[in-house]
Amino acid sequence: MKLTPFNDPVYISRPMLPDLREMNDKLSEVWDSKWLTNNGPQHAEFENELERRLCASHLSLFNNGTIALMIACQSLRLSGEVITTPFTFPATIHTLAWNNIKPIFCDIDPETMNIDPARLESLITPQTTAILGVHVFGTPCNIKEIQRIADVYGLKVIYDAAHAFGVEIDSVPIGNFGDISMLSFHATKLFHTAEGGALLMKEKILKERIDFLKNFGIKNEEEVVMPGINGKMSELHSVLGLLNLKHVDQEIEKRRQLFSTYVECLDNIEGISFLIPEKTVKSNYQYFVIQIGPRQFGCSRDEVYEKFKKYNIFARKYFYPLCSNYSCYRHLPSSNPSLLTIANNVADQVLCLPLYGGLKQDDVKKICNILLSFKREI
Ligand code: T4K
Repeated sequence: MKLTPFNDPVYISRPMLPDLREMNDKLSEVWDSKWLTNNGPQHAEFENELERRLCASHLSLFNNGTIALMIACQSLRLSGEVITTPFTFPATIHTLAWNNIKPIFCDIDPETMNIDPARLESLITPQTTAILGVHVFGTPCNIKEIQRIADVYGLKVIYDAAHAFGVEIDSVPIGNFGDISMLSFHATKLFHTAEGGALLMKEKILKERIDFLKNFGIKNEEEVVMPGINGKMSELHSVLGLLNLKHVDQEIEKRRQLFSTYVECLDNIEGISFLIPEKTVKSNYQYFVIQIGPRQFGCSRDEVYEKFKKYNIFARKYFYPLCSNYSCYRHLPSSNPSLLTIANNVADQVLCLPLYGGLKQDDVKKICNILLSFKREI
């Protein structure tokens, strides 16, 4: 069969969007109310709905996930050093830097690509105040072991759950672990509000502090109680969230089917490996991620990435380069590549393939056939 390029570009992700008429109807409510932001009725409804849907004790909406994570660090009064993963989006590490906290990079588990708890304890110093784990690509961190270590050393635990909307471990929603979890609702995410995010927390007092922090620290017209920032979600974004919430389960199901097709097509291909969600985990199928062993596949990740473009396929090298190799962090002692061998290796081999509800089964089969046509027999 001759493999021809896709007529239109195939991206890693495309946002799910509600019916435009539905959106217009909701927007006319906002227009009539003339209330556009600052904790309006749409925001209140969205926050409540989301809290219910995610079984969160408390939830606070934000204008994006990055500001949410910055405020999470502020609300827990973190300082000194925080141990985290280098295999993540820049935002995770930058939120520490913006809080004047030194990131301490910990190597990752080669299977889950998440922070490796077996290496955590050796990185704890008297300056350590927290562990910041990332459920990368929606795969949960080893939450039990991380919490055990945190409890022994009196550390806070924050999870960057940017990719993990709707993920559950043993039927417990992902936002219930650690002190605070952050979700991103960016347009590239399974569930989105164009730009947006949320923090989930167990303690009511934290929710109160967080709500002050995201609104300039304003308590009332006469009192400003802490140095807050502007992290508020608008009514327009809340409307999009409310409507997308109605369709998210359908989106997850479509992705699950496409994910299975990838698995069928790429199973047992020498040089290609991928992670299948564990039985105890309810996945959200946010990403389909492969690792390419260049010797076994006969073609490197970078070659595959470039060759795909000729077929109008725009895969992504998330998360290459590693955060520890950025010019702003590579001077840190914990950034030494000899201490992060697994993370460096994974970052060189990883490739995210297109996955979103609007893709067709035949598109996925074609992407796999194109990929397999790059394989060189050795
Ligand atoms: N922590 C982690 C672990 C994260 O992954 C992220 C964000 C954050 C924290 C921070 O959360 P936010 O502050 O963003 O809420 C994208 C997103 O901008 C970013 O949100 C996301 N992670 C990251 C993994 O991906 P880029 O620079 O790769 O996106 P971009 O613009 O190249 O988009 C990728 C593809 O998606 C495009 O090629 C086409 C498609 N696309 C994109 C947009 C924006 C659309 O079809 N429509 C769109 O509107 O960062």
